[in-house]
Order: sequence, then C-alpha cells, then structure tokens
Amino acid sequence: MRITPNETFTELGEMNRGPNLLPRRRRVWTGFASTGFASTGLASTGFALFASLILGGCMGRPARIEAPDWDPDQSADQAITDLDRDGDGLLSMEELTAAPGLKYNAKGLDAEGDNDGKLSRDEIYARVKLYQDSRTGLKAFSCSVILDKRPLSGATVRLVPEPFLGNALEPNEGISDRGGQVRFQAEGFNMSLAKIGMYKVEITSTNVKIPATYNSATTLGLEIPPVTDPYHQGPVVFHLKTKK
Ligand SMILES: [Ca+2]
Ligand SMILES: [Ca+2]
Repeated sequence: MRITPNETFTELGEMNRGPNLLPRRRRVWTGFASTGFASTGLASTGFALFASLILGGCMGRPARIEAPDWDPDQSADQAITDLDRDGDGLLSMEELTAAPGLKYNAKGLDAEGDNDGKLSRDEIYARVKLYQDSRTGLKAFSCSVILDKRPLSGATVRLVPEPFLGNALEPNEGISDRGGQVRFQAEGFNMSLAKIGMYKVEITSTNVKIPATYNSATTLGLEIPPVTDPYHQGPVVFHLKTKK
C-alpha cells in the first residue's frame, strides 16, 4: 500500500479542516503513528491517523474496521452471469451500462488485463482480488452534486454496491449541503468515509425532480479504489441535467 502525493494532499486537506474531523477515539490510532509513517515527515496527527485508517488491518493489530469479506471468484463469475447478455463470455461497454459501478473504471481494469476493450472474468477477478489483498476497509471519500450547473443542496446520494459483489458491502448514503458537498458517515469516525468497492449511484431530492437516469434507472457509477486510479483524478463531482 502506497500513499501517492496526490492522495496525501487531498487527505491532508481533509484532515486540516478542523479537529472535529479526527476519529473520535483518537487514542486508538496513535499507536500506529510509529509504524513507519514518521519517516515521511508528515506523521503529525492528521497524516498518520489517516494512514493508519486506510491501512486498517495491515499492521497485525486488531482492525477497528473489518475489511469487507470479498470473494473474488464468486464475484467475477456472478458479474459474467448477470451481465453477459450475448453469451460471449466477455462484457462489452454496452453490456456494462447495466453495472455503472463496474463500467466506471472498466478501461482501467481492461488495461491491467488484455486491453481488448471488453472485460473478462479474469480482469474482474483481479480487481476484486486487489480489494481483498489491500485489506482496506474504509477510505476518505466525499463527493458533490451539481444540477444544471449549480450546486444542489438537500439531495440524497445513495451508494448501492454492485450486486455481483455479493454481501461484502452495504448501501451507504449522504445528503448534500448548501455547497452541494456530500459526506458519508462511518460508525465511530467523525470524517467522511466510505468502503472501497464498486457502486451504482442514485441521486434523489424531495425539492426538485431529478431524472430517472440518476436514480431508479441510474447510469451513474463509482469505484472507491484501494489504490490510485489514474483515470479518475481529483474530486468526485456528479454533474446532473434536468433536460438532455
Ligand atoms: Ca458479452
Ligand atoms: Ca479485456
């Protein structure tokens, strides 16, 4: 597990917003600060606490957040069963529209494999195996919602795990604030976190009508990866339009 400069700056920004963003049970985490991150020169409170958080159970100590119970074989088989409509054993970009959480980084997964423009069972297996091997439970994550070029407040953003991932993940949701920013809660932590994995994203609002392509028939998807994703840099922003 490596923290890239980009991630470091993002997460430091997150941590620097105020002391209330630190995990409540801070004492639990200070034990990790001496396990190697001190040498980065960034090890004072925020960085070290965050580093221990995403590394979770890597340190041979009891993890406060259990990493999800991944089953790469089962998930890869299930993805093909659920999504391979033409029966060629591969998932085309068109077939992947039914699984926007997988489609989100399909190019990346394909590039790690044979780069043929489709996803194979083995390419999906490799990604879920990466989740498993990372032993990462939670990652700092927030997003924002723009509707017709304006920040949308009061919208519910629901992260729905792709079904082929089985029972490894649960749905999670947050509500956008006045700036359109959405934070996700994890029990025991006072910062915005979500579990790594692939999600359909459903955005609804009681104030404004949001087209079905963003909720009941969503085309929005997202991966929260355990590693840097070169195809998706920067903050996650959902740009919605009420009219096509
Ligand atoms: Ca196919
Ligand atoms: Ca491929």
